[in-house]
Amino acid sequence: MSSHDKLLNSIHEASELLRGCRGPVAVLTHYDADGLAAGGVMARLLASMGVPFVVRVCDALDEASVASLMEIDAERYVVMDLGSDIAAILRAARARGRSPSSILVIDHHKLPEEGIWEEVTLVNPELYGIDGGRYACASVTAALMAYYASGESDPYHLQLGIVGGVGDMQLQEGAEGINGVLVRLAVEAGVVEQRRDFVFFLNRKLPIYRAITWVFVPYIPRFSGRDDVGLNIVEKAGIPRERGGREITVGDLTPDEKERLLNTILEYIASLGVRISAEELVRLSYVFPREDADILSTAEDFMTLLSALGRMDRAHDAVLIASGARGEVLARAIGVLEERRRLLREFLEAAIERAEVHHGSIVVIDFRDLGFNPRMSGSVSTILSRSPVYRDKIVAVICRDREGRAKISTRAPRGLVDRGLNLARAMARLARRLGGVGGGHNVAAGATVEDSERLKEELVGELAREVEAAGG
Ligand SMILES: [Mn+2]
Repeated sequence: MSSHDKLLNSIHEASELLRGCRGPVAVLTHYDADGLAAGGVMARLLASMGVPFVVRVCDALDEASVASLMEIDAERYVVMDLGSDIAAILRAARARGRSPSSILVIDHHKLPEEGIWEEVTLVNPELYGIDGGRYACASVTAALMAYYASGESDPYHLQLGIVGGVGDMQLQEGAEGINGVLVRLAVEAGVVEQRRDFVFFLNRKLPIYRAITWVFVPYIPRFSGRDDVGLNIVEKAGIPRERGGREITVGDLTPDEKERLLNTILEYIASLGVRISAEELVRLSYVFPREDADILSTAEDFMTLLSALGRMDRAHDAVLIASGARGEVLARAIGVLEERRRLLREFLEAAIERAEVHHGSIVVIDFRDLGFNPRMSGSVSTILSRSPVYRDKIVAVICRDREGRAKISTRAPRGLVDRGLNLARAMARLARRLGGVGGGHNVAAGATVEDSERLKEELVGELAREVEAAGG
């Protein structure tokens, strides 16, 4: 059996297991868009089956979160997108007298060096040698599981898988392997359409001046997230802001207007001195034709909303919206989204100002002295590593978490990873040296360690070792 088939098999097996649940089911998931989309998948599936359940969201698979999950008297425990440290989960389960066979782990992070996988049900592409950083993130596999468990009757699950897959940066350049299976099913079911266009035109529902600048991938300093710049460009291109009493959107533009607007944007970006080709500004987008809420009409927008809620302490609303709730919850969420966009823009601008380049290829951004929300470090490092400013460099963001420890979030260019660089390894080594935990994917990893004077030096040292391993 090919590794792809083995993974698909494990998804089918887990799906059967879920289908047989009577409940209660206790779910623990990660606060990022992937984890939240997966949480929404589980909530929706279990609710549709009439099974009682609880979904909890946490930052990491720490002792307290697992222990409190195991305190719930449940038939089944589902742990998603939080790593595959099965030993830690089993310790907490045994302490509460829970049976290992009641545990389902859905994950796509690198496996710990040693471990026993057989005692629980583990769905992780890494088990079959598939790179979980590229394929089969938690929401993708959870969505397929739930879709099959629903007897292929609820394609909304597939939509959610795409939302999480985009959140995990796995679908932007197309969908292969298990991700391809998901996208094909979603297209066939009519819940998604793929569109390729300039990033400025992907959102067809926002007022035009926001659609063009509220794009953070690629992040263009002095352009991205700037309403004033958006308004300026729209005016310069001679496009009215309103038509028939409402603000116009990309969907309202004539082909002529669209071209004029594009030229004005490209001229403006060139005037900033940013080197970026037109092809880099074109992206594949996933549109949800059945989605009524404007703010959720593309995978990118849906994912941005989940991510904002997760990082602004509103994970419960994120799980509700992902599972299908709209109305009041959604109205509340839109306010949080605006706030998050403002913060993100401010942090990105601050990051550019304080970025230090080491050894030519390592960019370190130290936010430890700033009131920085540690849940946003992953967003900042992801966005900067995909920006024309730093796309050929390793980006490391350092901040303080709520307990005063140093939290590090790193991202690497695909080219270096293909040549052997592995950030998960670097973060695990750093954590061993400084005391703490570290790991993730080869292309994106993180660590939480004791803060110290030599942190930056050690971090740069570990990253430099990986650059060397990649022959850089
Ligand atoms: Mn994930």
